[in-house]
Amino acid sequence: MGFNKVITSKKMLSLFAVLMLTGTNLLMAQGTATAAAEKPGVDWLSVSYYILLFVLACIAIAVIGKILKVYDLSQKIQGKAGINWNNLMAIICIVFLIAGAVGTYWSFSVQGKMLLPDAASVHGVKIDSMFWTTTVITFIVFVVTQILLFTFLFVYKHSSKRRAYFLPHNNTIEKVWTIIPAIVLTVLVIFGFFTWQEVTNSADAKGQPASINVDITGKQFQWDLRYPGPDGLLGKKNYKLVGGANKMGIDYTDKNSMDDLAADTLVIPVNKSVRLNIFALDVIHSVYMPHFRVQLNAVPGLPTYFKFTPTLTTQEMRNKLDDPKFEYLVYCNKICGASHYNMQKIVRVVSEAEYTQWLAKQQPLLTPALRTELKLAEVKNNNISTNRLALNN
Ligand SMILES: [Cu+2]
Repeated sequence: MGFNKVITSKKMLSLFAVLMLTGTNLLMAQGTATAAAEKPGVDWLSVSYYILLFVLACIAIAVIGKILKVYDLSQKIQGKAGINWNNLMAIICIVFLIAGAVGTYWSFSVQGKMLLPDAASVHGVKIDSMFWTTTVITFIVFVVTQILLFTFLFVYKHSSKRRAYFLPHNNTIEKVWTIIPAIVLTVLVIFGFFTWQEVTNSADAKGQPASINVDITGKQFQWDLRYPGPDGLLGKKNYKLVGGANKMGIDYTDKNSMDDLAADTLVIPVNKSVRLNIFALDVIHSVYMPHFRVQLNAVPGLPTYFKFTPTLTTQEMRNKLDDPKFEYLVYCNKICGASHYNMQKIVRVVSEAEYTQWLAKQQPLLTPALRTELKLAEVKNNNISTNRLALNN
């Protein structure tokens, strides 16, 4: 479609009007809201506003192009050489390279602050170093290729004084740009594989067994916790037993379950390996603790686990960040329903002595009420399993 057709098209004009209206309305709404909150300036701008800016920039470029075209034609009518479009395109390439470099710098310096917080777990440091290794390698390749691309476009622009060299195929080049990235990617993937294996290897497999075993169960919209009692063992669970006061479906025919403890806060000792056994009762949730670089889906019917070792207590992190109110949190990182945004729990990393003291104060999940209820349930044992499975899946 030619430029004339675009600007006279009714559809395009109506679309532009709609964008203009939504863009300005939202901008003004934001301005009012922020003014009301006594914050200077506009902190957040709508998507429509940026689309509007983009459309305006496109129109501005199209108008400049049209003016150049008219100038070019007028020059030719006067018998002059007119504009050398190849040179113009070559200059635009260099402008694009510089604008891109400035944009990349801006992106790193401004958006870079939104990266993950300081790592507070053993494997978190390894994950960060892998992340930075990959970022630095890909960034170097990115910078070199962009400079080469746009500089070549500039240097080897069309010239009537030379002919282009025809290069249909070159095996050496093919080998180089296949083998080098293959080696680099293999090394990165192998490092990732070992780190991931360290995180997810079973507590029963070779290596250190986890010191602390905690069950975390996601349901709309909260996390429920279960700690082992004085025997140090968590009892069995069965989703068919979920119901009434037995919210997590704990199997109380297993004697290890009898002393298991309930807790409101995920309290864990520093420098001890923690194994989180992850469950879900309704939909898919996701255990997410950004400071510990822990994230794993909680899937109904598919127990998973994540092992990590916290390295900084809540107090140490408060001192480090100079924020006396700081708390580690476990979030849900899977959009699981209307109140997903509020599905979080405080995680407190403490010394081992504090942890032992805290654990001693926690109450068993098997309350007298539940004991009574389960006796009833034992009589009607066949009815328990009625279709929790259908609900869960
Ligand atoms: Cu959730």
